[in-house]
Amino acid sequence: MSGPSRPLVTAAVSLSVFIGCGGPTSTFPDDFVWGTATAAYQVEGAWQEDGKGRSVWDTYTNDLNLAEGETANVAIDQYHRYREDVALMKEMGIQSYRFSVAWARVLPEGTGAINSAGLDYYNRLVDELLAAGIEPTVTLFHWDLPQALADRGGWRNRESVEWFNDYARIMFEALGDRVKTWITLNEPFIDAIIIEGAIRAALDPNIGPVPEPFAMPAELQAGQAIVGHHWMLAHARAIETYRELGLDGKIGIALSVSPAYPATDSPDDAAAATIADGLHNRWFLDPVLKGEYPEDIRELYATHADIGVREGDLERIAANRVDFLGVNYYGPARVRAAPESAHFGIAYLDNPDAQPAFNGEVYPDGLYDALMRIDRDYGGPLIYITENGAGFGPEDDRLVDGAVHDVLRQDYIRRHLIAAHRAIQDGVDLRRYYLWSCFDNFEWIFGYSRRFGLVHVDFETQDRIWKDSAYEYQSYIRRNGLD
Ligand code: GCO
Repeated sequence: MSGPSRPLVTAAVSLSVFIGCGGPTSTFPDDFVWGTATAAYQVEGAWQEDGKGRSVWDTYTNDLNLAEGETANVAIDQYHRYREDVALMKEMGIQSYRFSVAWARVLPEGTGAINSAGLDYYNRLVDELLAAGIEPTVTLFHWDLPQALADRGGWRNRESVEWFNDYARIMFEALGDRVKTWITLNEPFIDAIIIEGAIRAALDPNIGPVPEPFAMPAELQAGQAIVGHHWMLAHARAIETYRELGLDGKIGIALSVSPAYPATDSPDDAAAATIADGLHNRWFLDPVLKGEYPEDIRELYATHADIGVREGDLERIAANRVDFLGVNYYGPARVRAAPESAHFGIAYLDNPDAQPAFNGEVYPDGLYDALMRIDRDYGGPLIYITENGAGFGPEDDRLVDGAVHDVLRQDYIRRHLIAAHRAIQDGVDLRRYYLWSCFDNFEWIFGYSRRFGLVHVDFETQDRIWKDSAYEYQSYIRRNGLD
């Protein structure tokens, strides 16, 4: 999920065709890994099967109607169809599959007794992937907190750090012999700050729904910083445990990164972009890669709320660094000064694209800029693109005579890969790309209306049909590049 459309699509498509035919070659490094990504809640289904506990998303969709009546109770039924799905990914040539574990499948109450049937699903999935020659990449937490833990205060309760660590240990011990790439948490800014903030407001009669979650009132957003801090502590604590166990693999985190560009070259807009960058990007990049929070945003937040940092916290975060940074990139933010705005005096421009993608402005240079900036400002860390992809709506995703000619998605993927390749040539240590997503799936509050897959899923019959983009991605993997 990302922020704020689409210029002359045909021009862009023909430009990319031109680049493909006569432009620079884009062969990736020999050891480059081509993957796809999902999250448990969005694909598994089987929401009450084999002893699984409830997650907050089960509650949001079934009880609170947050996806307008749609739920992921069945989703794309990957819990039952993982063998076929793994076989399909193998045929496509996918080299690594990023999936998340549903915490409440393994620990129905969030802590305490392990549900061995739930754990066993992930054992089987990992074994199936390995047998297919696909490397499993496991995200421990992709937003589906066990409801039992939400009932105890959720991530706002500082005990959540130990709840998460206990759960992480169970997963490391169960799968760590076969899983060599771990992601602690997915997108703290989007979930801990934006989604949880918006839901908190909507459920609190004293606050009420926020029309624009990305531009929520400063005090509401600052009030979420303590939740984000507990995520940072949980992340660091889990890395500490991973290291203690002496497992040979790599562990990182997936951060949403959205470069913030000033709307004009006025100093006020430049200052506004610095704030937006701080709120979305630096607030988590800094602790993860430097072990500290950015002073400017800390001051902004501190005028409204206690962000929960206690003695020793930053030392713990600083002492437990990632092996790689996962970058989720969908689009940039365009920012202007807006003194009247309750959102830190800044505002975001609307998506300028004529045919908007679901997940923000299509701007591949933003990916290039984000990668170069992380490389420059954070000491050249090892980077994996852990998410990038798009859905453009029914026009691009129309199933006709058993085919989906999704030219906009193909164009999107191609242009972002060219941007990623350019960053590698310019020195960024980028070694993996996980496309979001292999299969159409459940897109959170937007339910099934937003398709991001290379593979079309008929949500009634569960039939899977390769879109044109799937063949295209397959050809990139075969050639290890775009030409
Ligand atoms: C996110 C999540 C994914 C989304 C994807 C498409 O970034 O919101 O990590 O779960 O489905 O980004 O919006």
